[in-house]
Amino acid sequence: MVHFPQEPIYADVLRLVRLEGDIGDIEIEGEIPAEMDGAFYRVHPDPQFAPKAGGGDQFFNGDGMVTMFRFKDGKVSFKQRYAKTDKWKLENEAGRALFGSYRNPRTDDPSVIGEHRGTANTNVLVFGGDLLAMKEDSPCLVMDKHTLDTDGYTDWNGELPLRTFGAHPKIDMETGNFCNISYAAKGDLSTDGTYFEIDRDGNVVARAEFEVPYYTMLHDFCIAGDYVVIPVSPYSSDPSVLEQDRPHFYYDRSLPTYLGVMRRDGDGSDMRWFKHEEGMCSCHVMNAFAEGTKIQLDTPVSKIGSLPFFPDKDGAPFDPELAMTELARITVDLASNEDVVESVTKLGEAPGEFPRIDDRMAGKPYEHGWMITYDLEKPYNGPPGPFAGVINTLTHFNVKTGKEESWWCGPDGSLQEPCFIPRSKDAPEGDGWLVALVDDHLRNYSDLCIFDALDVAKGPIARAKLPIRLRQGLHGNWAAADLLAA
Ligand code: V55
Ligand code: FE
Repeated sequence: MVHFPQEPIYADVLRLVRLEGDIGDIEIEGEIPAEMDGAFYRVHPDPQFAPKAGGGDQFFNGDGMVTMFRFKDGKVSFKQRYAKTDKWKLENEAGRALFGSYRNPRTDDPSVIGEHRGTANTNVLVFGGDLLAMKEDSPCLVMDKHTLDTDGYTDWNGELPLRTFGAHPKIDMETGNFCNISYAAKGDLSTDGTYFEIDRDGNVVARAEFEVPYYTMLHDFCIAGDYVVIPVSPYSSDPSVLEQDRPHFYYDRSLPTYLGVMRRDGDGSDMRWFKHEEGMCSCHVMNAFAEGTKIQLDTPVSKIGSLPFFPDKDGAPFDPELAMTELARITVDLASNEDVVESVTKLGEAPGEFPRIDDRMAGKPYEHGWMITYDLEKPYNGPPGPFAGVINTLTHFNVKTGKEESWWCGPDGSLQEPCFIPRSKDAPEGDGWLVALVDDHLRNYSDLCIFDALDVAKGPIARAKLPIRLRQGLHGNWAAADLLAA
């Protein structure tokens, strides 16, 4: 008998899906462009079993459920499978949860001590012939990009024997390298970090070690030309949290924010931590680039942490207004003798999160970005969701001209993270489509909507209509047909 506790994280918008399945040819409204040839992969947390403690679990602790939308000849097929992590398999065999609280191994069943706790629930990306499913507290999980069967964790032929692997890798289009970070690989709450690059053949071709100023969630980062930029925001923790089994991260308003910058080809000893004293929190990066001696990082920022389920350290109630995220450009100057952030300037009007770009522009000066945004003026008929507000709008930001254009999804639903799809390999930046799931919380359906990337305001040009609603997800990526064939 499966019996989840009656708690908000299993109800309404967060109602579980737990469905593996296939649809050969999804019902389409409008016309899917025939040139769209490839697959959009995305993932959401979807616990296999009720929480070991009986209740009080975190949204981020759910097992990864991976979805593939394969586009070809104007048709879209659907495939959905669990990421069968070591945790998933051990629990499946036992018929119950063996792993306890989010990122707290001392709450686990003694039979699984020392096992990887990862859920692979954060991001999925095709690289080097495989589908990689990632969660920042554990190694990289390899899945079959066609069948979504799980192979298991990889240590990259022994070249990267790290216990952790970041979930927001960037691909450098110049070299084809997969660039990523890992943190707390030496143990819970440890301050070690690693930057690494993996080439198309799976060889580790760069590796740099660093220490963060305080233990934190190094959730995202970016490349910026020859540099790496790593934002540190005041999410932290300490041993008492784990001993008392409180949520792994708290938000500590007394801590400064940092931007770590170092060369990509160094050993990490050149890392500089540029400090910003005023309260500022960044979770996801839109893009970053180098311009002369300056490094620019574009990211939604808020005055306090934007994730309601990681509480304030001193017990301050969650304030959705301070948690609203606005697109900002953070500048540091490598020519400066002082390790302080030079400026933080507003880059966009619409508050939002889940920023994306044309990924071919990662680390380079760019023009186009997209985010799902909160239009707080619009009516909403559905139940509340997991974020600071209802993400009801898709917005295109031209970060060069400042022009912003939006599409509202209507009063009954919300949007999930978009993904840009180039029209062809060498189409100009932004020339192509955007896909995003639109969830109808009243009728319980999700539509994968397809937009003209540079004209989102006119609304979807087509919808692939699922017979179910997918749970609120995290991240995903497009793999063009040539990557699927390789
Ligand atoms: C995030 C997501 C995670 C996680 C840590 O969005 C940070 C931030 C889905 O899991 O484990
Ligand atoms: Fe993320």
